[in-house]
Amino acid sequence: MKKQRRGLGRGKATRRRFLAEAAGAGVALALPMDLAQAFVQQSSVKGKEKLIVRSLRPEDLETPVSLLNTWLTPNDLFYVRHHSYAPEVNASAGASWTVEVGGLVDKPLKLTLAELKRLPRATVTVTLECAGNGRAFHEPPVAGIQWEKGAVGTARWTGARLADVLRLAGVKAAGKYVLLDGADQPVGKMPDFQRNLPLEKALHPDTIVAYEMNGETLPHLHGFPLRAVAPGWEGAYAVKWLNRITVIDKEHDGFFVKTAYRYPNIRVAPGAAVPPENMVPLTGLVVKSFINSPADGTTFKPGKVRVTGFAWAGEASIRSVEVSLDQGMTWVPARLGREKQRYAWQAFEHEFDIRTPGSYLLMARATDDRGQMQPVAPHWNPSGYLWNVIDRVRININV
Ligand SMILES: Nc1nc2c(c(=O)[nH]1)N[C@H]1C(S)=C(S)[C@@H](COP(=O)(O)O)O[C@H]1N2
Ligand SMILES: [Mo]
Repeated sequence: MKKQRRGLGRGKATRRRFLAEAAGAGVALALPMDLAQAFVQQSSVKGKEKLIVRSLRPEDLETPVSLLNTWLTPNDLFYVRHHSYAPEVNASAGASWTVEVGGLVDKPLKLTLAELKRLPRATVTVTLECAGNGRAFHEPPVAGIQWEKGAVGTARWTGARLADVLRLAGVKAAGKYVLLDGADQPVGKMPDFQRNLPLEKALHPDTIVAYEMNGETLPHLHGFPLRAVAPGWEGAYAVKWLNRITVIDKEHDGFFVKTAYRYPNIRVAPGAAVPPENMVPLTGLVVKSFINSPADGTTFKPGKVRVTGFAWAGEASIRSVEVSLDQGMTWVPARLGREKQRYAWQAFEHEFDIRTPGSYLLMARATDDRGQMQPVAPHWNPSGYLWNVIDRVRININV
């Protein structure tokens, strides 16, 4: 299947087709759109009809960027990513949910959801992004879900502080990592999805176990009734259907810690193999932005063209966003939105006045308060993580 080029002529074919991509295998299934919709109506992804189906089972759903046009992403539009099938958790199973807290603790516990809800409530507004967002743009291609731009969203997460939970159990001095495990079962021989947070991040007051998303009960596909939220870190730390918290003395040796979600600590040539000792765990998200309007390929009359989008930088904040319409020769500062919270994206906008008919490449590049700027060319890496190349959208001006 021909790969979509970043921002250039994102074809209508993608919209009309329904793609189910088997990770790595390169297997693609194409069905006419109405059949795909019929599927969706009856499936576990009901309510998520506006999302792009990257995989139907397990559900991997991407938000079209044109719909990422509000500071908080509505729950129905929020991307979905999981490796195995979502466990069945109905309301009563949710009500009787328990979380086991064990390992290197003074007092192993089994907390009920009701007990968790009696701990002080904490709310954090967090941009959650899958580490593999943008994987489809890497060259040479990289195995895995072929996310384009929309495996990202921002929500207000409410729950209990993980630190408060850990304090109830009492972390022993030897404790160094906190292993998070959810109720989802591995498919076949696949390893179980388990992730660990270094103790320092686990104890940070902004790290929570959330039972609400945007003021609603956590939806099933987002981990009902409980998930972790590690603000500013790549999405895989936000373990869903959380039912086991284990304090351990060294990094977990499971597949999803030792092999997956790792990134080279050296510069590598595109397509090169990286020695395992040079692969280190991903943590915070990098500086990034995208243009949500205009859509690629839009035609305007000469005059005002408003460019909007969002920019974020994980645990850092956005210092500036600049936009260009001359292949990046000159850049002008965009205006940043007023809604601003640590860990959450910030809107940007700029109005160009374009008088001369022709084809224009709009670009947006963000810089964070660490001085990091989005790159012109990608940092290729074996799993295609952290794509953050300067975003671009082509528009036409016609009389
Ligand atoms: N239990 C469990 N939690 C999980 C996953 C999973 O496969 N199982 N996927 C992770 C990944 S890779 C991401 S990017 C986020 C996505 O969260 P969302 O589906 O709520 O958008 O959930 C994380 N939590
Ligand atoms: Mo992810």
